[in-house]
Amino acid sequence: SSPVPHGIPVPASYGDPQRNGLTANDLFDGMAEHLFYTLGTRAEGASVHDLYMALSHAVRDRLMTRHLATKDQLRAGSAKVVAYFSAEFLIGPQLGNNLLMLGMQAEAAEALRRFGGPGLDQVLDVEEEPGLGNGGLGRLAACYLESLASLEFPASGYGIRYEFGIFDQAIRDGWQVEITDKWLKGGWPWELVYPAQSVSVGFGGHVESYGDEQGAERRRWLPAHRALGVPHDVPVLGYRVNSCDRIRLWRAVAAESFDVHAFNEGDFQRAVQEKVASETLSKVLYPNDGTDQGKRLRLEQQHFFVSCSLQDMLRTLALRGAPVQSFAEHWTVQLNDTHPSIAVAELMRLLVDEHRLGWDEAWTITTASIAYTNHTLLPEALERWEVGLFGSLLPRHLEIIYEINARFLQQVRLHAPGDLDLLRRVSIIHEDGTKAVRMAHLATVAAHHVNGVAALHSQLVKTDLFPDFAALWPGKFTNVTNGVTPRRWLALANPPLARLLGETLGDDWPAHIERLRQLEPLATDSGFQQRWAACKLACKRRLAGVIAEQSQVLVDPTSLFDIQVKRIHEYKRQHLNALQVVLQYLRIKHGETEGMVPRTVIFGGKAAPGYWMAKLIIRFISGIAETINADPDNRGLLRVAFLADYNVKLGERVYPAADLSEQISTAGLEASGTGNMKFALNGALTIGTLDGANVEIRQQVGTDNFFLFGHTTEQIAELRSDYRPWEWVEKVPLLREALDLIERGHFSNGDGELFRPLVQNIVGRDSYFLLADLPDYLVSQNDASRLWADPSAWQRASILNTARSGYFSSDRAIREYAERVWGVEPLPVAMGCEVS
Ligand code: GPV
Repeated sequence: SSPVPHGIPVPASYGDPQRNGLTANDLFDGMAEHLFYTLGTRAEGASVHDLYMALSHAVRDRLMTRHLATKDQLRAGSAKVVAYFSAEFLIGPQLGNNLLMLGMQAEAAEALRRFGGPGLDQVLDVEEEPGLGNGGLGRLAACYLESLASLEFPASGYGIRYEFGIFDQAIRDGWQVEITDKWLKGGWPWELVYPAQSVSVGFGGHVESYGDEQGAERRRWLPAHRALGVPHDVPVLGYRVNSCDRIRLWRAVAAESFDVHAFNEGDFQRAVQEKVASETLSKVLYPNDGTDQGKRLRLEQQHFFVSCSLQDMLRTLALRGAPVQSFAEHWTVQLNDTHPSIAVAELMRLLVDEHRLGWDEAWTITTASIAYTNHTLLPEALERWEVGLFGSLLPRHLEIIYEINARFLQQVRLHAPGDLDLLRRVSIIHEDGTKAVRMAHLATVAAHHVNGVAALHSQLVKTDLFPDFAALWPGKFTNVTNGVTPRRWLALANPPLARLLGETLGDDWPAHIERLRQLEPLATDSGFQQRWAACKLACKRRLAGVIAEQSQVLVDPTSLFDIQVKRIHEYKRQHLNALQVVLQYLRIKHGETEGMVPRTVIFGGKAAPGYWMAKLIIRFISGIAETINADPDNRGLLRVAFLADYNVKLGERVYPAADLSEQISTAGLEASGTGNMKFALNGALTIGTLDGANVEIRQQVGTDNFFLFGHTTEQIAELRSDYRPWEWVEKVPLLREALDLIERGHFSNGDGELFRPLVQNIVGRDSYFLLADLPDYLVSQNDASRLWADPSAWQRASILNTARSGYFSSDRAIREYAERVWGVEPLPVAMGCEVS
């Protein structure tokens, strides 16, 4: 309760979403004020970063009314709110996006002009990107929060405010070098801190029984340690609406600033150590994309943010004057993979131990409120925690999980009497060898819905990953194909195309992405094709500038830009693409250039620091780039570039500049992919396998406008039983020569050892079937070259890719979750005044 009496007026500007106006003049005044009063500097001496901070604060002022109105409306009402639980939110730069959402880009540019210094692009460029995620999963969470706000759904993201996000990648001597990501160093203006709403989270200790006032026996957890979670909220504006949701990120601080006991004994060192240990919880993001390391700190992080979030949600329930029994009517929880799946046990603990509900009632609430999204079939990514570790960190949760499991297995026994093997297979506890908690089983048992992230993937979740669960609960399993926001990934990232679309479809096209269909009849219009090509060329020039600045490699913007950007993984097969490049290079060396067109092959992506083969693949790409780019024989037909430090910001430069999108994972292994969608939306043609969402992209854009290759999931499964990769080598002309060249050090300054493990990996085991897919891949690459040689045919296909990619908007995905999984309705936010 506040010490300030009711009736004290809000600022005069409250209710005015413009906070003193949205004109360039108003923005200029706001910036001048913030330069002086917030940053303590004079306009004359302001640096680019000062201007960035001043503009950000002025823009932040203008979203505050929306943010508070959204919160007020939620607090007062009873609408069901989406809680999106995710260990990662890869939100990207905020200033440019918020200007777009508010419709203030031109005004910001004009306000800056009045300062007479750097322009808007230069100011946007100094923003540090919060790298609070690894890749697709984290970026998906960010797109989903943006669509939730844009579609006016009440929602909160819940996650961790890592002090150090994903490392920055530098390339030295061709190798990846990791550099600490100090995104907070200059002050980050996009978070609102609410220390008064901090919550306490326990770790370790033991569980005991006691009798409550009614004489009933209860269990209680006595943790050995506690940490405090301090909420840091990032406002998430909707596009041209009043709704402004938030992502609530928890920062860990010590429960007490020092341990009083230790302090009194004079052991100040120990007292401070305790503080350091607590704050380690939110110190750093684990940089592994889709592999489970089983590290204790990782489980601590998961429990920390999940417990903070659930306690926070129960608190808002109380603010609404609603009883805990109504939890599932007020909140719907989406688990972004199993990283937050401890929520199942923690919600049960809060309801049963703290709020004293009966088990059955608590279980009904838990299962009515939680849904689970699976993002991978790869066994190395399925989280398991050894029971010993789990029990020492979360003893009460382990008890609860055993109880959930016992009741679940009893249900299975009734369903399939005598089938002991079924019990073993579905048990939440893995029993062979070291006992472990299988988090995907916990999530699946509790969730009211389990979804995969593309049609093929959701099918494989049912048939390959969880066939037993699918037989038990056929109605529980569903698909929601991923989507990406057309605001950041088209309207913001691709200014030339955004302008053309505005003229063609009307200015509000970003809120009505289905209108892209109206481009179809223009696909064969030569005037429109020319304007289309001019947009693409402008974006390619921009990217060529980035490449030149980064790596001094000069690329020709009129060449075919063939791009593969994503985390480096063997299953994503960047080394298949690299091998294809080496073969093209050999063709050039042999003068067999018939049918080739000038190409620039661009790679980008980070390798997990401990993933040695992925790092060698980066080294290999650097090696072929260096050799090929320096070889005068190639007469402009082939250039190779590795873009260092691929992240959201760089992605905004990359997707609009692509002609060809490489989506070449082994069929059945990429759950969905979302980069594939960003490329298609920006008019790139895909060369890809029938994997993840590629299947649906091909269906949507038309089979003629997609270069398909490779074995299908079923064919790969068949091959697997008897695959001898070395037998495939002779099927590809020049491949033997290419492999010899690599092994003899042609791409490593004569070092014959460097790439041997890579060659061995391919020819020896080839776990990802590169050689089986290579012949067909080469045919498809030739098809791409042939189409490129006919500019009008290429432009037509490019236009059709954009025109038919509206389906891959995150607005569509969020509407599907809202209707089929969450049962939530939009709730437009009223502020008593209209948005311009
Ligand atoms: I599990 N994904 C990811 O980025 N990190 C992870 O830890 C896991 C999955 C990705 C998948 O690999 C992509 O196929 C998918 O498009 C993306 O999640 C979003 O669903």
